[in-house]
Amino acid sequence: MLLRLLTAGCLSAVCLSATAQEHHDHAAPAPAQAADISVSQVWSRAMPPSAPTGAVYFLLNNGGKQDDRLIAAHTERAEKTELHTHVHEGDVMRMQQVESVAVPAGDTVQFQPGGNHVMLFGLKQPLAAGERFALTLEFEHAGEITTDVDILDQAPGAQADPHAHH
Ligand SMILES: [Cu+2]
Repeated sequence: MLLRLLTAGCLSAVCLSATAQEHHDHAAPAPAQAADISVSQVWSRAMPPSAPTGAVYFLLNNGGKQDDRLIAAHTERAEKTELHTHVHEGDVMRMQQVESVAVPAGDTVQFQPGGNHVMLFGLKQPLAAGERFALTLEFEHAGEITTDVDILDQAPGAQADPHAHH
């Protein structure tokens, strides 16, 4: 009887902590690292309030020995997200949805304007400079990594950083 009570208590504690995790979106996520993948310089360009879409950029580094792939992204901030890249069509660059983006072992993959990006459709709030929101990236092997996205007026590093260390 005592054992049964203890077991039930334990199970509900597990259940509670799992529920707490799911409602974690507005707190600062842990550093973005799962297994061998690290995510850095995560940013999104500030957009006018009328803009229905946005894009998120970042660096992915695979410090492990196993090739991985980014297969999906999720955020509460948008109704839908897609992985996009840009392709040349004659003189024109067009966005195109991709199923996944390879992150080879020992390599760094850049998501940047004019290249790979996470596309946000149906923004629930405008992307205002200075704000942050949580984005979860889903990898084939590393699983899910949740990170903060900084909303900026321009790409990080576009201007000399007065705080840079030399
Ligand atoms: Cu796009």
